[in-house]
Amino acid sequence: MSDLFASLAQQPDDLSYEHYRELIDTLNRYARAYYVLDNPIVPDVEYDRLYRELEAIELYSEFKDADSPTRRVGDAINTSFAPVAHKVPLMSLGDIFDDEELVDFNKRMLEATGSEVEYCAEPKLDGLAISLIYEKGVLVKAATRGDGTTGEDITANAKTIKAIPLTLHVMKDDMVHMIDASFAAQSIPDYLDVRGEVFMPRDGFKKWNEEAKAKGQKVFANPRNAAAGSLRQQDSRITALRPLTFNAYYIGQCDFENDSDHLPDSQYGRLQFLKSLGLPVNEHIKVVKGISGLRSFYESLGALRPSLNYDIDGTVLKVNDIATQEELGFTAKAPRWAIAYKFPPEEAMTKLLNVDFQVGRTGKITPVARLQPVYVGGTTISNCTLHNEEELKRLDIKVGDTVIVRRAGDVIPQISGVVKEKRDGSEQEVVFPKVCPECGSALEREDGEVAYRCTGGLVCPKQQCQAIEHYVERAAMDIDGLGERIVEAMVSSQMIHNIADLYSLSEETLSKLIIDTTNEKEEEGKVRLLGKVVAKKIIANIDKSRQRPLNRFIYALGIRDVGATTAKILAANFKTIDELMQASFEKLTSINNIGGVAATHIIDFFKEEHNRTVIERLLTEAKLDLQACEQVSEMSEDTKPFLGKTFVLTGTLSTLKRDQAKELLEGLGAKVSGSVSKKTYAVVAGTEAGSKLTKAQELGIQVYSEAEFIELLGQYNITLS
Ligand code: 5U1
Repeated sequence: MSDLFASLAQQPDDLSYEHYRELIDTLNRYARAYYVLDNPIVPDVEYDRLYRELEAIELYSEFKDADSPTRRVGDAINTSFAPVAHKVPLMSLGDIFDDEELVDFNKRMLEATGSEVEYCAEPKLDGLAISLIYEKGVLVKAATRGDGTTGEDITANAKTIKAIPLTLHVMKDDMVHMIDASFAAQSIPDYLDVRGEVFMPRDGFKKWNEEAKAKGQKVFANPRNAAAGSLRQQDSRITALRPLTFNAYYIGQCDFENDSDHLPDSQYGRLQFLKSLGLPVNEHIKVVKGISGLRSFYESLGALRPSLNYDIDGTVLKVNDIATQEELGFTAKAPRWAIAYKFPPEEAMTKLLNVDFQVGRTGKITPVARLQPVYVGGTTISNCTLHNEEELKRLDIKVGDTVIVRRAGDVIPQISGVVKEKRDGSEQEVVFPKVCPECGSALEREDGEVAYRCTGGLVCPKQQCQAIEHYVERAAMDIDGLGERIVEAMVSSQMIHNIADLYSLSEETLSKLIIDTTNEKEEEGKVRLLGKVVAKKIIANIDKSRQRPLNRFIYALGIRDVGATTAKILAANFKTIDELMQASFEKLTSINNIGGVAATHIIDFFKEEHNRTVIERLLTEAKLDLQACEQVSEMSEDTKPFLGKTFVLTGTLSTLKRDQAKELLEGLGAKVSGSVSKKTYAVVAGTEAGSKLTKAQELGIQVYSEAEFIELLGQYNITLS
């Protein structure tokens, strides 16, 4: 728990406001160089050092300026998502998909201009369109596109995105040479409505998903969903943790105080203007001429697409000259002077070699297409899910068919169609099995479900393997060394049948496990022994797993619909596994976030005699110690029990230090405030508590003594050693 008690920063020597402002301005300048100019001027460590000094000054002073980069951590105040009426509508764009349509578009523009048209050609980012309003250079509102006329207020969340400046700046001479200086802003606009895209870069998305997976949390299907989900968080502290970024691409409105100031008269110039104010614009924007310019931009960007660190789904082609744009005007939905020329989805044709039927941990049967390996969307695909029997029927797919594999970004590949013209009569029907392909047990389908399940339960060796593989996962009991191949060998040799058997394994027995190395060595029928060294490590890891906290154990059991988050909620509400095993449907569904379906699966799981016996053995023979508590810091944001609740600490606490109590509460999602109001959720009152306690009592607010507070922490598995 030591990370919860991080020591306070030392008091800085210089606490003057001048020094404070200098730090903010320097850090913001460094951030602009990094995000806007793509040209860092100091190493990360230097930025971090100054940032920490700034944090320390804010801790030891009253200073907290609106443009301080520390403001980007978000706060617990719920983002309202209140409706925002856009003064100037956020238009969508017309789409075109092929060269013929491109020629048509260029012809229309040519008719309007009479001579070869100059375009500002831009990548079409696959993220979320937003509008940012700056008044006198200060970000005052951020809103989603919504229906184009009314969006949602996401200001608190947008402020956590480091690429979005909190304040605008006129670029100084030391940096202005890095942009097209002739378009640089001479003054801060009085009012600026800038439009752009929020998106999650591919590397950030990948890292985020890998970490979420390791923690047993929800993963995002693609960077776009990740960006949308992150921007629509109620708690901006969660958005602050997500690797989002921003590119500006259009000015909705811009007013200057001084009449002599004006905007550049081209789209390209306006983007440079935005850049000079500190707003990042995309690095691949180009001015091109005529149909040949459009074609070569589209082609070269298409070729770059796989190597970019963000998803794009096409190009946006805009008439560059603003006067011509104004002449052409808008239809009801979109500008006439711009078009989105979309890339085709990443698709490839290949052969369906076979369909296997896989048995999942809960017995679910999934048809899996075995494909002739094909390169699409940046990776080679050789397997692809066919989901269920309905999907097989929908596609009318046969073994030997030529199929189209589609993959966009990091989305799981799909078979989007069958090329029936390529059939030659040799194709074979795909027959959905009537019994489990692994154990021969009957298959059944629950009402309203599309999936068939094996009824063999843990008699089915595949389900045995999957249950064990799940139990040892990192987010579950975290037993390193027990990969799929080893678990399969243990089960097929009948060395073990279930998770309880793991704990009675000896080093001697395990070392003699025969491993099939067919794939390892690419030689059919080759085997090897596991050996003493590996066996020793695995046994030590199994031994360590006796100390895991209750929530991980609950998750490790593999109950349907009980993921890592639900398991944490259950562990927070039931102190022992016995209590959970006795819980009624009513008791379970009375818990926030536990629905009827999960409750039914929990009850069914514990009703099963076999499961009860295994748990009994784990507790008595294997002696699992499930009392150890999970670190609160690992609790996922959305399950923190005091999220959005405000606590006040008052009086003298004797067991806990005030800072510790504050950190613990914050770890549970609470905000700790210095004064009592109607909005206070609870007050923790130590000895000699004075007026705050009186006020809490007058307002009828819950008051905890220190002992009660410690008991309360205990309910969330926090014990004080
Ligand atoms: N790059 C870029 N994307 N995008 C989307 N520019 C751009 N412009 C848009 C939209 C909807 O709209 C303006 C042309 C109004």
